[in-house]
Amino acid sequence: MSSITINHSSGQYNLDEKFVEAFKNSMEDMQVLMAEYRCALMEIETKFKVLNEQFSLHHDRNPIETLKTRLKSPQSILEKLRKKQLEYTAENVEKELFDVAGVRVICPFIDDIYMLCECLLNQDDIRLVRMKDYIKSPKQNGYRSLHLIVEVPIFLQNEKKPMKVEVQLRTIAMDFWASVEHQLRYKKNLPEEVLNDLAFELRECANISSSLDYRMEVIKNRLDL
Ligand code: 0O2
Repeated sequence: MSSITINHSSGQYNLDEKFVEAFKNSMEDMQVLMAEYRCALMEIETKFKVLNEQFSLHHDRNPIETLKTRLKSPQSILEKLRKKQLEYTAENVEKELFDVAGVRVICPFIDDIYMLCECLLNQDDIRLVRMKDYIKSPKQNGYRSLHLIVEVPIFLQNEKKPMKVEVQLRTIAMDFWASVEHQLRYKKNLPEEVLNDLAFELRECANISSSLDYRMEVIKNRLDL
């Protein structure tokens, strides 16, 4: 059987041609799949932009402060598959990972989150796969957001393909908290005592931030915004 020799700084490797071919094919499949996820992101982004536009026609404000989209990096995809003890193939990515394409919707008020969620889920081309309401049931560390996994069709040359997209909806205050808490995850080298103290502080801040969100909601309703 023919093989390909690879010279690398760590040594010389002989790779079976079949293996190289399979790897090349999976790279091509993966490129196609990532392009499809980009299309799905465009679909969901447009839906939220339309809802934002329509709402602002009837009210003197926008329910969306910021809209962000992201594709999971190949590195994070690989790590997530490895944790699940799965091979890096397009098929496994599609079947097993729900958060390759992500949309984050940041709203001024909690009401906006539920209004946008309802409007999105009422659209007849959207299928809800899973919902996790970390606003009604916050995580132990204080994390709050509404998470949806939805399926949206993309229309390709000869087919209609349903694609999964993760949607995270949160208020500005929840987003601020989540981004600071995210930094803590990368500070594993701090002494345990400091980490515990910071985690406690963050839980306190999450409570303060949540009560701020609810009080702002009351003001919004009194102002009929
Ligand atoms: P990244 O880099 O943001 O993508 P699953 O997606 O089903 O495998 P899980 O944990 O069941 O995993 O999903 P869940 O609870 O819906 O949370 C997924 C994402 O929500 C995370 O993605 C974060 O973006 C965000 N998130 C969840 N919990 C926390 C938290 O405690 N703090 C912060 N800051 N963000 C959180 P990733 O893959 O972790 O990271």
